[in-house]
Amino acid sequence: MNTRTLTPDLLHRIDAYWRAANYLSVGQMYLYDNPLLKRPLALGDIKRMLLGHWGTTPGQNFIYAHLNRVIKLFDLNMIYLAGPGHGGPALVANTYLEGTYSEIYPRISQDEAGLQKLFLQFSFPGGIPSHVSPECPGSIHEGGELGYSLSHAFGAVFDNPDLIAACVIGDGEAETGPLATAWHSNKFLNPATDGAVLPILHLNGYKIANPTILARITHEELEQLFRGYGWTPYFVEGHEPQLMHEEMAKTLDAAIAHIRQIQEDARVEKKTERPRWPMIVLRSPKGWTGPKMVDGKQVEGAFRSHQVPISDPATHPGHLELLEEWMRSYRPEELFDARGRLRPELAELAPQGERRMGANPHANGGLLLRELVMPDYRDYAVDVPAPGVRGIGDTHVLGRFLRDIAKLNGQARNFRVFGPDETASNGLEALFEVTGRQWQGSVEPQDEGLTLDGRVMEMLSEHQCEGWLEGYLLTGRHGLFNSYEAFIHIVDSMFNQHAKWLKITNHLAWRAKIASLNYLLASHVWRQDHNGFTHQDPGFIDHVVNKKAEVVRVYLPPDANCLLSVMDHCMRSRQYVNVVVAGKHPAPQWLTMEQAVAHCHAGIGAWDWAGNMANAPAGAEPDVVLACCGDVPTLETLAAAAILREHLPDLKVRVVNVVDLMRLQPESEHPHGLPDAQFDALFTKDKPVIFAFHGYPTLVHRLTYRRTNHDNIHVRGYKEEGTITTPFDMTVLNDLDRYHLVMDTIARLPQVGAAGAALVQRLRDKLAEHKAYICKMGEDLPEIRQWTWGSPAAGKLA
Ligand SMILES: Cc1ncc(C[n+]2csc(CCOP(=O)(O)OP(=O)(O)O)c2C)c(N)n1
Ligand SMILES: [Mg+2]
Repeated sequence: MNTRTLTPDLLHRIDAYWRAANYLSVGQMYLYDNPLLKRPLALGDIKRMLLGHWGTTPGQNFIYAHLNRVIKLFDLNMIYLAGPGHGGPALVANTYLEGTYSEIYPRISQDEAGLQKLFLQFSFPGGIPSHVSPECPGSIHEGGELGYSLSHAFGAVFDNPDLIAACVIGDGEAETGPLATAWHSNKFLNPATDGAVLPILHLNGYKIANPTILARITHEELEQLFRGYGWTPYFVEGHEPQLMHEEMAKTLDAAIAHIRQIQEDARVEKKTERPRWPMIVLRSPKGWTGPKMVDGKQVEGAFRSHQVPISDPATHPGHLELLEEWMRSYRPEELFDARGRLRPELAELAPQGERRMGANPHANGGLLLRELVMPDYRDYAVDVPAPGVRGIGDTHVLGRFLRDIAKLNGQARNFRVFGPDETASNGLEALFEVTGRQWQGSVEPQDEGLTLDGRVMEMLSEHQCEGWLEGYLLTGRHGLFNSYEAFIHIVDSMFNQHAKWLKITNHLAWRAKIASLNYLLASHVWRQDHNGFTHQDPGFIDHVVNKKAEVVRVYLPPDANCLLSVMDHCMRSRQYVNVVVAGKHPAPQWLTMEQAVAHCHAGIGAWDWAGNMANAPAGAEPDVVLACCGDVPTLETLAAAAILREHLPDLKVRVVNVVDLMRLQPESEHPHGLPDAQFDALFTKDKPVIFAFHGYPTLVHRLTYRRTNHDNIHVRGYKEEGTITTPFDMTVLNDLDRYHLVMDTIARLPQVGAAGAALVQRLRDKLAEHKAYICKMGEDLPEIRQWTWGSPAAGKLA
């Protein structure tokens, strides 16, 4: 007969714990003083600005209290992700109740004075944000921008077989693209070697102003939707707290048992079929336990509870009383003693030590971070006996280095490569010599590289890849995201959020540093031979440089040895977002490994062998600086330099190559910024600079506008001209080709006179010849295809 999960005593105490969290949440939103309501609430006790989000908060408090119970009961290693991260008060309240908050922030003590500060600091100048921000212990997910919780949760549990990520998903959040696709993560999670995610769909029925879609479809549709996604949904539905506590407890027990069964099947029984993991649908009222009606309108169970349910107590008669009634409905005197301490019979409901979700080290991943075992990148060097030798494609060289990183860290299981279906296409096929693509779906004989347990994660969703990688990094591991350059824009705002996270955590001493988020953008704008215009967009780096200089780094290595050196640095770095743009097509190699290391270390430098000033006296000024950044612009610049050397031999030409884009900024703007004196020494104070740039030209202007010689910097880059055409024609369409670069130079140098004018005429003829040839033959002129730096023909115009 007695099938109840909770004894009456436990039910009563869990309910009291929930009330305590709810009370602390309301207190954070409203109270300036009088934290225990020891005296009647007065207007002076209320904050002047009432901020925050109530609607999601009581539901999350309910979930947290119940997760605490199962953590204790089953000794679970669990973290909590709040998809609706606007429910910050809930997580602050719960980490305070369990004690972690005061351990990290001792001034927020476990007494009345601490309560007052806890309340005051919330959404208050000089205090803490309203979301589950980095300041909140136990958080790896701010949740301000909705959609990423489930991908983050999966990223957290890959290679953490002992860990369970409880992931609360807003029913509004569930409408976003990233979240909608994240359900498919269950096709990738390996139950033997990875941990588990317990999604809890918080079906409180509403978003800000509307009902949610999932709340307004039939139960059958909802259930089928999740079954269709491969989950086993468990439903907890209602609003009567006593019944809901029992339902939730029973369901969580079942879900945990289900997870353990799946793990045992895979780990002990060695079963390999894809499991149907449990998930919970919690249907409860939005703004649960809050005011039912305000000013004659329904608030609890309606969209109106989303933010601050009772506003303006100062000007609205009756609101102060309503607020007091609401707060007293939690019966704070039963929850806290006279000194403001949570009563011991409630405090003991929280787990202990690192089992507390606010203190779990996985949510402060830097604590668990282990250095990668790195092979020596010099061992992968391309032999460059002379500049201009033909390479196999820079990312293909990098692939071997990544392969061995995967191999050397295979035991540690702390390195993964993520990408939307393009790891091979981006030239990293060497990885598949030692690992595969992790995949739990069915496998057919004609498939390649699929394995139950592999280091490569591929799903055709940039959101998913980014979210997985972020979750992986935030829990103390290492990784790389490889993507087409044009489509990395899909995660622009995810990058934003991660960069913001890093910026804040840089200033939180208790948050240990995590590995950098590394992007490899191969398949870039200049070589979209198969795809054309839609695949041509170098604008991600424009977007990235908006972020704090302390967080972002952008590298455009001109050849494979530079790429190796740059990537070695990126993989070892901490707390950055590194963007590396590199080519995958066979291309000339310029620097020996030794030169590449020096060049990348400097980030920018003159290539004396490419200009004609190697023998000029020290301090001699060039007539023109040809600057380049990116592999294709470097090639065109060197070809232009060859033409100038051949046809205008008296002209003093300096070639400058930029690997580290941030070197262009002044020192005051970015830690990598080149000091003005050095910049002037390279680019001169008054000579023309013809700058061939990988991306949109405005970016170089943005970065250099404060430099002495900025007025003389003329940038060629991508200007939205493109289609399917030959590789060289892409540069021609955008005036970035060698001929245009030479013409640009002549246009800025009147002293070249008649010789210059004659050369311009020949270049125009060349461009016409080029056009005619490609339109007839469908490939570039032989002299372009076969052009080699240093050959006798390099500067000649055939
Ligand atoms: C991507 C994104 N779009 C819009 C918003 C603005 N916004 C904040 S909360 C919210 C509604 C969220 O509803 P739901 O996920 O159901 O959360 P809950 O009901 O638990 O508050 C919206 C639209 C946002 N934060 N992120
Ligand atoms: Mg909702």
